[in-house]
Amino acid sequence: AVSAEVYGSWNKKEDFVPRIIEKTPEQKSRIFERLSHSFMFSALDEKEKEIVVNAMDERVFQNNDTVIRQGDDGNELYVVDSGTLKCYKNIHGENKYLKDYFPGEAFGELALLYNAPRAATILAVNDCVLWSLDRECFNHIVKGSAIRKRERYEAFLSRVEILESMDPYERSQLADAFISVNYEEGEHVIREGEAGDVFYIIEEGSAVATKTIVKGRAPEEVKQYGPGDYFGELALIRNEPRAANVIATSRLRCVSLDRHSFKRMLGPLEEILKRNAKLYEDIIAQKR
Ligand code: 1OR
Repeated sequence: AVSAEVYGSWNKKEDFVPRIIEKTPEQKSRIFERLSHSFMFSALDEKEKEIVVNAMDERVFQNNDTVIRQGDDGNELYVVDSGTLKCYKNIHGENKYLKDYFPGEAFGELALLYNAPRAATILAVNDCVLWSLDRECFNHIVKGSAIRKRERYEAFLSRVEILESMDPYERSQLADAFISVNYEEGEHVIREGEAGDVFYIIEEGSAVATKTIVKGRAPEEVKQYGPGDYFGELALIRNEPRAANVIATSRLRCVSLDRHSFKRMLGPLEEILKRNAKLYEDIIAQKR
């Protein structure tokens, strides 16, 4: 029997006894690794991750197998351990290809989050090993924090101009990956010349960018930022050191994405970001 002590806090809510499916230590550490790359699970603490890892069950599929069929009821979500899958959606009678899934990514969460039928079809395109998580464990451990995080950022996300062209489904997934960061007035968020791995969008407050225009002289103000504005993208797009300082000019709250999340979630926006970045050169030219 599972000790009530260990899972005390969960037991108190309802009589949730998480299932434990035997795994080798290698399997467990592989799933931990996979979970840490999936935004759905990013808000979980170590103990919660342990419960999820224990509850996961292995599912094996071959080329052309249907893992999820649009319209069906759904009772589990999946994390890809190995292999590749393709996602299609029937939209007004037309079967539209949406995206590929690779190791470390999760899918099938929508049916569980919103008690809805499967919104798309997912097919294996080669030999796939997936880890499945049952609805009961998902409801107890993952759902609450995921829904809260999505709701918390929903209104904000719809007001960020750069994200307007994004598919609403993908935009809502951004919330899972966001990490909230706060700064005091006068504090540096970014220092010119340093290596950079983080992208920021301002939630509340203001900041300025300053840049060394003439070597040996003090950095000059080149840009002002307010809510909904982003910065920190250049170092990630160009793989270069930070091109400017960004300093909080009030108490500042930002959401941040690390390089990995930025590439994965905002990859489709890279052209827009690059186009916008061209405008920086005009600002600097005016200063010279
Ligand atoms: P599910 O439980 O509904 C199908 O089962 C899964 O396909 C779904 O969870 C998601 O994990 C995944 N719209 C809906 N579901 C999607 C989408 C998607 N992409 C992946 N899934 N869109 C794709 C945007 C690129 C919007 C299409 C209009």
